[in-house]
Amino acid sequence: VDKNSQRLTIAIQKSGRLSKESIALLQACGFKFSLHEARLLAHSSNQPVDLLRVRDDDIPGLVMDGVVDLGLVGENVLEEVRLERQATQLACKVQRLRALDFGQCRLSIAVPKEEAYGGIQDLDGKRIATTYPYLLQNYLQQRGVSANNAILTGSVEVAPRAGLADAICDLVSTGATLEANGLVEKEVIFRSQAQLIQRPEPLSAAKQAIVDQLLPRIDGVQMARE
Ligand code: PRT
Ligand code: ZN
Repeated sequence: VDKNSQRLTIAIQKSGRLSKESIALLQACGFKFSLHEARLLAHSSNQPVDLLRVRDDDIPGLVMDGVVDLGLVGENVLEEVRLERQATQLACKVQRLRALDFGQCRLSIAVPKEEAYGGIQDLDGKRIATTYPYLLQNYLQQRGVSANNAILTGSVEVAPRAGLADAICDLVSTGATLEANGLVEKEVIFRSQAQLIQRPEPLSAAKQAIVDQLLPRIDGVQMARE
C-alpha cells in the first residue's frame, strides 16, 4: 500500500461474516468494484478508491498506523486490538465515523450447563478459554476477579468438554453454538456491531472530499433499510 497515494484505501474483511455486507454497503454507496478472489487489492472503476482485503484482526492496526485510510470492522475486534496496543505502547487511536447496521453479536462468558453459577465471583481462580484476552481481562479486573485466561486460538466452545477450561468467553449471535456444546450464557461482557473507522491523522483534501460524500450515502442506505 502506497501511503502517499491520492486514492482512498479502505480495509475490509477478505472472507468471513463481514465481507459480503461490507462490499454491499460500499456498492450501495455508489462505488463500483471488480473483485478477484485471489487479489488483496481491488480498485474502484468509478472513484479513486481502493479496497484492501485482509483478515479482520489486521484492520484496526492498519487504520491506527495510517497504512489505510478507512476500515470496516467489528467493534469487538477494534476494542480488543485497541486494548492490546495500549498495553504494548503502540498507536491505538482511531476516529469512529459510523456504527453500521450489520455484524451484531455479543461477547459473553458461558459455563457448562451442569455447573452451578452464582455470579462472576464464582470464576475467581478459574480458567476461561477465549480469543479475546484483553476484553475479558478488562471486564474481570473491573469486578475484582482474577481468572486465568486460557487463550485458545480456535474452537473455544469445546474447551470445557475437553477439560481445557472451566468456562469460555466467545462471540454469540443466535446462541446455537453454545447450546450445541452444552454451555449456558452467563455474562454479556461486550455488545458489538460493525463500525466504519478512520485513521487518526487528517486526510488529504482529495480523500476527505470522498469521505464527505460517502458518509451521507451510508446514512441514506442505512436509513432506507431500517
Ligand atoms: O479470517 P478472519 O480473521 O478475517 O475471520 P474470523 O474468523 O476472525 O471472523 P468471522 O468472519 O467469524 O467474524 C467476523 C466478525 O463478525 C466478528 O469479529 C464479529 O464482529 C462478527 N460476528 C457477528 C460474529 C458472529 N456474529 C458470530 N456469531 N463472529 C463470530 N461468530 C461466531 C462465534 O465465534 C461462534 O463460533 O459464531 C458462533 C456463534 O454463533 P451463534 O449464532 O451460534 O450464537
Ligand atoms: Zn479474525
